[in-house]
Amino acid sequence: MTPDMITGPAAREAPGGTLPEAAERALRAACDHLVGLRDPGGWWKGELETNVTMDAEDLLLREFLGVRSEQDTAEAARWIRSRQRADGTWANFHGGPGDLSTTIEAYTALRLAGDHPGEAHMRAAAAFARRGGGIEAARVFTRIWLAMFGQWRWDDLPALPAELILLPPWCPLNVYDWACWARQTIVPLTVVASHRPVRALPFDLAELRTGRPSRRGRPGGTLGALDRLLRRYERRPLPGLRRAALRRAVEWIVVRQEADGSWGGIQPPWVYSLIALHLSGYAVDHPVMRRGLRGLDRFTVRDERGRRMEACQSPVWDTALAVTALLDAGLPAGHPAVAEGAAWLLGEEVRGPGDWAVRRPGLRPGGWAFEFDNDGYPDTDDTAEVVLALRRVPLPGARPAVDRAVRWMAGMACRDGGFAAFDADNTRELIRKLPFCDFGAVIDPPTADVTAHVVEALAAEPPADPAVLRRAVAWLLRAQEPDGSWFGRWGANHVYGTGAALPALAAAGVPAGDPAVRRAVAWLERHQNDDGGWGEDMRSYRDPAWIGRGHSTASQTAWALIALLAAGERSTAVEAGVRWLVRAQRPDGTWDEPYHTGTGFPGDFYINYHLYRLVFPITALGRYLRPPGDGAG
Ligand code: R04
Repeated sequence: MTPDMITGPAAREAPGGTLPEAAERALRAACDHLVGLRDPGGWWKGELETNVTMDAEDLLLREFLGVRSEQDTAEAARWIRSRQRADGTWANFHGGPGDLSTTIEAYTALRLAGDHPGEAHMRAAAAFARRGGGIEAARVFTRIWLAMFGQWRWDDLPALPAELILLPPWCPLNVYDWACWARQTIVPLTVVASHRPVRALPFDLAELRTGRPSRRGRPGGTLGALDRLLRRYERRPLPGLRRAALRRAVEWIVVRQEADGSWGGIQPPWVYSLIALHLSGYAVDHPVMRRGLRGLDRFTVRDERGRRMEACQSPVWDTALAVTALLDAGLPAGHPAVAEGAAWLLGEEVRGPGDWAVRRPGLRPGGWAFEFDNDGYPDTDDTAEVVLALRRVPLPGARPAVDRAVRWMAGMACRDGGFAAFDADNTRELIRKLPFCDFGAVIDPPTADVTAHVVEALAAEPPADPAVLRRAVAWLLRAQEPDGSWFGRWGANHVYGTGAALPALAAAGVPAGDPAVRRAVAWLERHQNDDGGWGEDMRSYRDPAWIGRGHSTASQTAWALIALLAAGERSTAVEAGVRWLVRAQRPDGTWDEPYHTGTGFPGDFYINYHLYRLVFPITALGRYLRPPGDGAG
């Protein structure tokens, strides 16, 4: 057995030589692995792992539409069972606490699959659910699913009238005040709620109830009064107004279906749109429904680990990060993996308008979305990363695309100078207070991680108006936390945010000696684990005691290194981090990373981007070995 065959951080000391030599070997193996993962079409797509609500809701959707097959059910149930923990619960992220709503949904899906409430795993789950307050205490989305199957009263849900779609964009609560992901979710849900469908189930979920009244979503004050008013209206809507609203909502949904049959490329709008259209008279063999259902097949992963659903797919994001990583590793721009990846990205440019134009009507389109097909919703985060990748690869047609993207990104600046992912000035807080909104982010305000990525891109490709970059840098400096870190909205929190901010500030010309940079470096050094790596538990979004704390992971160690290297550090902290990456690498060149690496919604919804474990360590090792500007890269 060679040393390379022994896995595990402790077992795999570098087989001799200096740290740069060991890092060089690790980098080469990682690049080989990454190049081996690319699709013949030139793109990369790592699995996008979330939690079992996706699998449970997939079965409920199929049951609702009458298309649930025994085989899908059995395979999904096996997957769901495999994710249950010893205490009978299901969590929203690896190593996290049991989650009430997720456990209730998983349990319901297993009942659908025939698991008996008397079985040990079911009893443990039900006991946990009851201890946590039962169905009565579950999130609104879970109770909507249960209402559709007669397990919850439609009357006992917060009201969200379909007439919302008729409000003009200046009016508070209009659909364009909602973040795009919430907008595409609630429009179909208002249609569903106005139909109040109830499909019978061959079982009852009494074992998940406490019998206590639901206190969730019953606010006091003005919004409580508004909710009571809306509930009363919901019981007797004005017929003409309701008809007009439903007609408008259905049209709004149908024109937003993407080429792959999805809505927004993400699961919630997709499943609720299918249900809403079905209730509006679209049979399952209608072309819109068929495209939608067939599209879901391509979001279904089947392998030796089981059948599971991806909540979303990340090919543009992954390919941009992979191209940048390989270039950072020193591969020439002419290398087929780099050149073909860049060419594929170029072909994915979004050239048409989207919902973003409601807030920026004069702005010309240009930019990239995260997914294969999400043409209505390009985002500034992907656009920034694609610009940063494309500008390093000479490619016919790339220059005008980059110019369009820079112009669009600059036009998407929010009024305070920062950048949000999908919309400009989507900052009205009122929506958050609605009792309906007890899960996930519902607005899309500027964030430090996105602003940092845009700053890094605009520093390299200056916009026509230099004030855009200046104001974004000022926004980023203002957003630094008192402890010296930055909050990471879309990644695994402060290590991610800081890993985005320091390269951005460096690119924008903020000197390494600037106090803001020094405070961030000190924060990173204070939060380095004894093993040399970095880690940050997802609990940090709810509990500040976890900020910067957690098991070392490949992604987080890489983000910290990327930040320190951007700040000009060549310290023992950097060397210990590089050593951690070298030691933790698997013999096949990648890293194990069971921990979730990304964030859908802080506190509520997390993502394990499976390619992060590879692309970020490659960038970190590449920049360690070949500092940008040393002439060697
Ligand atoms: C890594 C950052 C890149 N950038 C684009 C983000 C793309 C992914 O955004 C989302 C992914 C999502 N998933 N699920 C939801 C979701 C929302 C996103 C989701 C939506 C509504 C509900 C529950 C989940 F914006 Br309700 C995978 C920033």
